[in-house]
Amino acid sequence: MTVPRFLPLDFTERPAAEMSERAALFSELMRRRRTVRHFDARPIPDDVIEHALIAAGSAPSGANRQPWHFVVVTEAAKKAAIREAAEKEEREFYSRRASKEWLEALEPLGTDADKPFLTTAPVLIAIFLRRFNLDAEGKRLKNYYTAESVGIATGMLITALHYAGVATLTHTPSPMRFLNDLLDRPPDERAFLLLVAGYPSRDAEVPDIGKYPLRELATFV
Ligand code: IYR
Repeated sequence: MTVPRFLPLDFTERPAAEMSERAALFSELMRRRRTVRHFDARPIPDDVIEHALIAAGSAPSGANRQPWHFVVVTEAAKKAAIREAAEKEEREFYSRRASKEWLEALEPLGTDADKPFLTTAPVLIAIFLRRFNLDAEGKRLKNYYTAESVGIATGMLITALHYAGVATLTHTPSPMRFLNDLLDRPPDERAFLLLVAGYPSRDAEVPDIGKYPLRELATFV
């Protein structure tokens, strides 16, 4: 049995007016986040990516198991290999695997099997989900709520990058097993998402789509 240890909480309580101002400013900042599909090749400073990853790693997780691993890819040859493998899966997806209903749902986004952003964008972050951790003796420890935990960490990563001024694209080639091979991750880790990050290209356009307003996205009882 482990005896739990506790520390005093470090928490900043703010006056209501300051809370309101911060909440409103932050929602305005987040409202302007857009998923970007056209990237510039200019590099992003390493420390920006590193700090965003530290922010993501602060996410809550089931039993604090932190069931994630992030692989940051900037090497051109690696990005090219990922693009080739992803486009192979995507061609299969768009021509055979996707249902008519799914393809119709994607129409407003204007996506297709070509993924040039995988080689133009300066950074790809492959996010892996670990269903097990290894303890000190190498024994498998089951992790809990892994999809929820990695989803939250991914959201925090996207938010941290957006806050710093980095545009992202959540890319989900399916299946993503090729990422384990290309990035040398063990077979018990599951590729969860490929986050493309960088500056948008100067002529970047985004689909004319919106988000639900508060009264539709939430119910107050
Ligand atoms: N993975 C494909 C298809 C795709 C699926 C969803 I759901 C999207 O929101 C966007 C695209 C692709 O990346 O094109």
